[in-house]
Amino acid sequence: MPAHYPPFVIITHLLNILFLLMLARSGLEVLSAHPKLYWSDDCPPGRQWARFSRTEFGADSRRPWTSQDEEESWNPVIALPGRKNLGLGRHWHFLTLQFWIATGVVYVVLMFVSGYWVYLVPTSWSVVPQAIRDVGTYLHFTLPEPLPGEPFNAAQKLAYFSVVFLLAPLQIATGAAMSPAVIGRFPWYAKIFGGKQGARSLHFIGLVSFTGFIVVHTAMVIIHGLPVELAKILLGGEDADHSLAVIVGTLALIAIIVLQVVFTVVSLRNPRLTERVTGAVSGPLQRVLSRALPSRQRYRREDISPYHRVNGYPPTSTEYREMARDGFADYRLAVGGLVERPTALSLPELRALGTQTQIVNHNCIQGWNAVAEWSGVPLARLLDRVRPLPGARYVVFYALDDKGLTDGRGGRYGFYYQATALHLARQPQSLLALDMNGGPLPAEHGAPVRVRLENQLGFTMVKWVAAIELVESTEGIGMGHGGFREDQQYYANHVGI
Ligand SMILES: Nc1nc2c(c(=O)[nH]1)N[C@H]1C(S)=C(S)[C@@H](COP(=O)(O)O)O[C@H]1N2
Ligand SMILES: [Mo]
Repeated sequence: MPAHYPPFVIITHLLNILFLLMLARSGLEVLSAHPKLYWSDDCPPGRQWARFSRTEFGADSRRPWTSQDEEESWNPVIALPGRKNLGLGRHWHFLTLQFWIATGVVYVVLMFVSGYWVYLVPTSWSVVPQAIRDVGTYLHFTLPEPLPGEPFNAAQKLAYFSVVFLLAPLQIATGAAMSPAVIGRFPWYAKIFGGKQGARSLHFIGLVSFTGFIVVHTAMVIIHGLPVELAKILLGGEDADHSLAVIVGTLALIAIIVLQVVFTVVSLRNPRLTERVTGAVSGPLQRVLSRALPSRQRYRREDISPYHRVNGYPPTSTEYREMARDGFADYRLAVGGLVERPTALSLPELRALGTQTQIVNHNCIQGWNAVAEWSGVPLARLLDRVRPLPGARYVVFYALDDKGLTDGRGGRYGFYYQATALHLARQPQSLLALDMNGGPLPAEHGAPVRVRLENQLGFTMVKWVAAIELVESTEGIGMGHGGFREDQQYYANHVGI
């Protein structure tokens, strides 16, 4: 039996407290953007198994609503940073998960290298009945004996083993099954968990399990004797100075709480700075996934969702309404900027470039998804036609909806637009869609033309496209961050997760 915990256990244990707290709080921020959980993809309104919101939105509601209306503002005490900051919550979540996974890898490697693993990994089934007997012993207000020659009793060993080797990997696996890039490239992967919504539900149940574990674990530490347990986990052994351990423990707890407060307050007071700093850490992973995992989705007709949510209200201008009334006969898609051959195409001319059809999953950043069939012109065809100049790095899609008029709540304004890296626009399933589910694109889904980028999140897929411009940099366009939602909601520009 080890006389003390090795330093790597002490350090990773402390880091885990910090990271799990950040993951839980930023995860709740993400959940607040669509506070409903489903067991089936499509997210049929009203068919959720859990709802953390008072408002209900019916599929056949007479009052028009969009998925952004379903967002809830949660208190910054429970959510990082709270108050409808999905963009920042995601940056925090994806930043922390990288550190948390790195900590976990270091922990597991050192555990096997040092031989410490024998105290955590059961090597005989006899720990299970013994663990059950231990729980009975606890219920008689008696402390069970540790396993012979080991630091933990059987119940502890089994609990720690389950958290490290089952629960943590389950959280990582279900997290990955929500990434549009991962499930766009490997649709079978999400199916392991019953689809993206199954993964999302399991991810939430994982959070509840972690919370349950932490509550019981903390209670047990207190029951076993706080000073002696703190001496073991902070100073390495029960012979260490108990009062010093209590002081160190209190200081560590205060430090962790202060960090949470600082992260939260800075995020709310200076969201742009927070986005720059956290985005610098979470961005590269998003870019790698976006580039390395192009979509290869081929769902079947039967998979098409009976109900496809809408996000973003259609343009309100008379020009748009008149154009729609005339079947978009006067519509011209202008394509210019850093191209050899600028052009303006009518819908028939666009269609004449050649179309492609795909049945794919739409992943909104808020958390819902839906499957639909989209037909249209591959963006690569259009790009080949206009021939981007060597300096061109982004394709910017400008939309017809002025958000100040269509959903001007929260002080947002300006026309919707999105800049997309040229290489994403060239991926095989990147389209300018003209049809949806076998008919012309409905107004609410972006008529006459909308973008499809199947390994990205929904907000990058501009609806009601008016013009396309190739540029070298996004500076000087909108507020310069690469898109309407990047400018005003601090979303990332490449969104593979
Ligand atoms: N012009 C424009 N395009 C837009 C939006 C918008 O508000 N305006 N919303 C985006 C978001 S957040 C999503 S999830 C998808 C929703 O597509 P859908 O309404 O067809 O489901 O459109 C994207 N494209
Ligand atoms: Mo979205």
